[in-house]
Amino acid sequence: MQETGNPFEGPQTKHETQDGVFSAEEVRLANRNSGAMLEMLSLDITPVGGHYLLTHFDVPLIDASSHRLRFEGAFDNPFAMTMDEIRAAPAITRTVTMECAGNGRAGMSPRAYSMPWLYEAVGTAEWTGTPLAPLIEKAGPSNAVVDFSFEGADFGYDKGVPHFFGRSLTPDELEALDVLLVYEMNGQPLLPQHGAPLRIIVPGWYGMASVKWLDRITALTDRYTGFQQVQTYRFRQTSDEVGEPVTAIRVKSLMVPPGVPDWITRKRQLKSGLVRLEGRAWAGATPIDRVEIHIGGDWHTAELAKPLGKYAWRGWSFEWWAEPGHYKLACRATDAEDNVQPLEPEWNLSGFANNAVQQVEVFVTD
Ligand SMILES: Nc1nc2c(c(=O)[nH]1)N[C@H]1C(S)=C(S)[C@@H](COP(=O)(O)O)O[C@H]1N2
Ligand SMILES: [Mo]
Repeated sequence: MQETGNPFEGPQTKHETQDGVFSAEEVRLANRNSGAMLEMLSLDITPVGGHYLLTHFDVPLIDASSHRLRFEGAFDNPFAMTMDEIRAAPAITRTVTMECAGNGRAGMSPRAYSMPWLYEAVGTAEWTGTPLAPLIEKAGPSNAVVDFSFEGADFGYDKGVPHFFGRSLTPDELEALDVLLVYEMNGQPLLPQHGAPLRIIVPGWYGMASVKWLDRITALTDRYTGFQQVQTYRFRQTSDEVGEPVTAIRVKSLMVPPGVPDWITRKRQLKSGLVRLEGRAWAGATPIDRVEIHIGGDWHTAELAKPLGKYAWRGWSFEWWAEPGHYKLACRATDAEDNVQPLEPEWNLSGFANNAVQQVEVFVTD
């Protein structure tokens, strides 16, 4: 489905889903928004260059020396901060696994016509910055405030609606979530594509909440109605439904593909004998309880590595005595609230939060 005509005039009538071959438009989005290489799942921390990217519009190139973060709207003491002032505030580093809400979208049928992620829109970084809550408190939200919006410097159109990328969090959500104002990733200044000079990180939630190129925080006495808050990131079955908002990351696990790949199909070949299968499991801020590996009809319990932190994925491994044959390996995680990954995707119109088990096709030779 290629779009024709003027996309800057709403409302748009394009179909929301597609089946079969990927269009040139989807491929172009995939080229801009790179994913993690699954072999990098063997690392606790994803290298900056190996972390997935999702940018809706263009990357704004911001001069850090003149950038100001503005606190505006219904604050008693609105102010603006320079990057030097933000860096001088108490700094902390958190290890956070971030996953795009659209990860797995291309595994649904029909799929949403959007960025066609399979499994790779996930990564874990050490994010350095300052906690947001004390700064909000300093700005003094008035008693009537019910929402805070976080808006980036990037502007564009979606479905004929012009907007800056923006998201919001209620006072209760802000209190419950350890939101950070972040300027470093893995000990290096943020790269432009990851939000330089300043972004937020909302640990435990899907990536859309972690607004990049943060420009202003507005205290609101009505709920925020920005496009990215209201018109997308909702679980819907039909386009006229309001739907529930997408928030916390669902339990999920991935496997480092074992052995060696075939270039195009990514099917794997390995030698028979002892094989160490490994991967990662995560569930937002909820601990991982169990990971099971499916081999030739049976589920086996994997060993869990030491947790890296409340908001980070957990390593798992399993020693497999591989006999010659053809297998579809799979891994399945269960979190501490007893949520377990489904075997098949739970379909929704935008293809959000697909946490169905991953399958890896393996040919074991003598
Ligand atoms: N300003 C702005 N922030 C944004 C986005 C965006 O397009 N613009 N994309 C969001 C989405 S959907 C995701 S998944 C994460 C991706 O962050 P990353 O590119 O650093 O991995 O950023 C979020 N923050
Ligand atoms: Mo995303």
